[in-house]
Amino acid sequence: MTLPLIPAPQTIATTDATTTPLTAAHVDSLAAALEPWAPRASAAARRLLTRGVTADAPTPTVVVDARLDPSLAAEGYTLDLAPEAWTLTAADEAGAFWAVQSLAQMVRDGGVPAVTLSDAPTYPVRGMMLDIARFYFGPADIRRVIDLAASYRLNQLHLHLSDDQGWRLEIPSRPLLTKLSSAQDVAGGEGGSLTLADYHELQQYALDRHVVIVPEVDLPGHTHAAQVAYPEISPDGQEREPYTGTEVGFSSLHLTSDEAWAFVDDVVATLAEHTLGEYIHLGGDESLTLTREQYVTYMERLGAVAAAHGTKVVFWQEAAGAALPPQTRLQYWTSQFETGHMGKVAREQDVQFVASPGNRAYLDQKYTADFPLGLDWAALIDVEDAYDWDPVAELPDIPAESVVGVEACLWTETPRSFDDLTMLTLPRLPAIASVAWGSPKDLGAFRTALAQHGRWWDEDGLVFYRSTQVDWD
Ligand code: TNX
Repeated sequence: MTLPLIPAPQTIATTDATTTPLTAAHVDSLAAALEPWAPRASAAARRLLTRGVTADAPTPTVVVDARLDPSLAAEGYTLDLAPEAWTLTAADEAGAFWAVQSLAQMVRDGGVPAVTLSDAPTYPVRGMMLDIARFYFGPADIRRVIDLAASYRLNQLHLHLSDDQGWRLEIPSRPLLTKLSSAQDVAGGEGGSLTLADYHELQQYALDRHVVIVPEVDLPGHTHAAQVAYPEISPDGQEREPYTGTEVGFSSLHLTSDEAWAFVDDVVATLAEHTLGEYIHLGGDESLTLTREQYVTYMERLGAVAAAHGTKVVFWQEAAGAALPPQTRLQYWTSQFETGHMGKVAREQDVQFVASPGNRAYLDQKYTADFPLGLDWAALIDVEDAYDWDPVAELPDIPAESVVGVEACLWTETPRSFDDLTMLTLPRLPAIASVAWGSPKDLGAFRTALAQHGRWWDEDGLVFYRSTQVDWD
């Protein structure tokens, strides 16, 4: 019997065809057993399992229990579901929360299967990136993305908050950013931006789902929009018009001026003060107007600014080779630049790598050559390409212990609506989440499970791409 679990759990010990009806009382018992030590898992159980309740279910005779077992691997859990007793154990609250996500998939079509499984993620960092700078998606859409990510047991949402086309987060000491730099997008639309109150609410919403938000302000390139508001931070000090094209690499802040660094300090101070997670992302990709030496000098100073504000930092891979603060994360995205030094950097510095290879993990790439949405500079990525890869093998000579995670990236040069967003994200996000979780590879089972998820996306009104690699209904 194949369960429609995505990501697939590490091991399934027993399973047979029996299912026990799920009643509202069962959901209550599970939520009550979780409440004392895993309140967020308890709330998720009430929110998510109720739809699996079968109306004509008999009086409950099932003993439901949930307990903490710190001897399990971090974020790990077991589910032992027999007709007379259901037991959930979890290493920690996150494990209990992921157990509830798995259970929600198992019961969604009614009934609890008889199964024993144990599960834990391979990678501690399992993310999705959403670019709200090119095209603005507001809090309501971002919450739906968080729910989707959490349902596939991802624990990080990276928000790309600034780029040449727009600035999307309130910075109180720099009020012109949200007056002059956010009122447009790549499509000539009206853009938008998050207030700090929005940002706090989103972080809380995410944390309630064991998802941490990593905010990104991209520096020193991808900064045209900021220079529209504050021309004095640009290399030439000239006034600029808003940019709505899709070129990359043409903008940079002034590399050394006091005005430009005061701006950077204001922005980093705000991010550090208002971010609940340990990490902020400060970009560092595609500064194509700089020499390598200029770039490295800049990134070393930028790392020091982050450290001075007491926050850990993520940079795009180009920063590999600069002297960076301890525990800096480097996000690998392309083989198109020099990568030969990265293994040495991993071995000699206290840095970690997150795998976002453009040819596997980029949700903005087309599925097929004639697909109407998306770009194709990295690859055409159908669902099997997104599923069948290994993060360590995909990265250039970086020791396995330096690879801490996987992140799927959705850049928004081409999407124009939430439907476009989900069209690019589904079904590839579940595939990349399976890689991040480290599920045992079983393409056949994955395709069967995806078909089931496709029925659910239809029911939930989520538009998705009907890849010819899956037998959808
Ligand atoms: C490269 S990936 C970029 C982005 C673009 C993306 C489009 C990366 C770090 N930079 O600025 O949006 O390609 O696929």
